[in-house]
Amino acid sequence: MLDCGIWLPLVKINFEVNLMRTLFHVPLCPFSRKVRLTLAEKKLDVNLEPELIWKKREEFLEVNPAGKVPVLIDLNQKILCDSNSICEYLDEAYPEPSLIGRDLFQRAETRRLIAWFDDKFNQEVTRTIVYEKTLKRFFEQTGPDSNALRAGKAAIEFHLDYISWLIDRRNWLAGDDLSLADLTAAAHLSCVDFLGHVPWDKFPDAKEWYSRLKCRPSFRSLLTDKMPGISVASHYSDLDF
Ligand SMILES: N[C@@H](CCC(=O)N[C@@H](CS)C(=O)NCC(=O)O)C(=O)O
Repeated sequence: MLDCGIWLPLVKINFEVNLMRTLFHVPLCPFSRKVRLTLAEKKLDVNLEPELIWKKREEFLEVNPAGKVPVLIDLNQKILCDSNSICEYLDEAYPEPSLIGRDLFQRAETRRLIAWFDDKFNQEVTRTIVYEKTLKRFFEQTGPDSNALRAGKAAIEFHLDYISWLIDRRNWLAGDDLSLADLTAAAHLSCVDFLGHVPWDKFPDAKEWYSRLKCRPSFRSLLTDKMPGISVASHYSDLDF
């Protein structure tokens, strides 16, 4: 059902764009950002299509019945859903540079940390701050819950402390090399940072690690993102924050 052809009505675009890789995303979605960083680290061009997920468009549900972004249409017109499945696919299809890790332990450690940030950090911080302040108004027609915001702002300190602990022992989060663990953590943190809720100055080691990522060319497109009606923190795009 989800093979080539069905997505063509969704992307109401010309022949030239159909030949391009397309990513359906939301600018402040950490899972979409992880895929954008992965594509950019692998130097793969992509056409970004913002999706208004709360509208639950029929054409979009045909492509991903879960109704979630990110969704990647690759050059072979294959439809890929779910950030981790997309990133593992990209890492196998375009092996250089490897972002999962070259040996068995490395891959297990990368996947452990991806799960840490996509599950624990997302539940304790991203959802309680970013969802509350951005998507909630579209999904629930209501504003942020101040208890949730308070809980998110308290929880982020534990996670920044954990990042600092890892970086004290390793060059990157999962080991010697940059990996999907770093891109996942940075994708979540960048959404919170957009809103100005990361207390970087209390965690200099975590800040140094994030600063190394923020300076990479792969980060550039994230730093120019905008969300209508949501103001961006003044230091967000500053490389010397
Ligand atoms: N496990 C999925 C999670 C994706 C996800 O939750 N995306 C959110 C936006 S950040 C979404 O599309 N939500 C729409 C909905 O739940 O209806 C992944 O890694 O891609």
